[in-house]
Amino acid sequence: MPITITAFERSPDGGKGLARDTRVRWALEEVGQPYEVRLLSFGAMKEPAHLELHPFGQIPTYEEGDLALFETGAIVLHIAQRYAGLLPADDNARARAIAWMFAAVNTVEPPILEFQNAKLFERDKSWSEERLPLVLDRLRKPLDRLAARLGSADWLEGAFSAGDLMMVSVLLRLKPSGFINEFPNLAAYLARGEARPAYQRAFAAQLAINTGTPPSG
Ligand code: GTB
Repeated sequence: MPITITAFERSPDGGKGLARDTRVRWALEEVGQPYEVRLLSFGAMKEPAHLELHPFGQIPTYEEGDLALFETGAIVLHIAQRYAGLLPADDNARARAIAWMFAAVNTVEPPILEFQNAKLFERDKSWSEERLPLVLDRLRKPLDRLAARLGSADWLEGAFSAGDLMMVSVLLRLKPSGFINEFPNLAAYLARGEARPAYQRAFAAQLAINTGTPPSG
């Protein structure tokens, strides 16, 4: 069954891989499934045809036969459950990997988004400077805990899993600012994720769209 995802026609990050289609591409590359991409303008995302697929008018979406999905957590979980390669066979280990996926989107991603909003959109507000230490505190707490749990391990629960894929994808947003370097083992974890051939292919594919150059190789 062919798989089609949606992505920005032109990502605001110019191809740094920070838009959320990258994590879906990465998951599909990890499990070796080919996919097609339908590119959308910001206007098209709010049209009825896309709202039918994505109630919040966003990217990415995922279509496969009769199935249409939105939310990257649900999409990556679906891919990991349908195709081998991203979840352990043992039931308990599988549940733990899924727990890390939820931790990524539910515990770690929100304070990262809050930090980015504070830096990008609130700097001109009279209260911005006073609020920033609170935002940073809320961000450092889960990152401190995550760094302590990861320790010197390569991945969160033994072998690389969908939990790592989501966690690395979420942490990638802290790379451009250099904030991730406050946590050297998380920075190394990020680099390990980015070094995976499947990530490299996913990154190159979204970069090609945003720079208009076909991926090489
Ligand atoms: N919770 C949803 C999920 O995980 O799927 C969130 C989806 C989402 O936020 N999609 C964004 C979107 O469609 C793109 S990824 N935005 C358009 C809109 O809401 O109208 C967020 C994003 C956008 C741009 C950058 N960037 O340029 O650095 C990074 C991340």
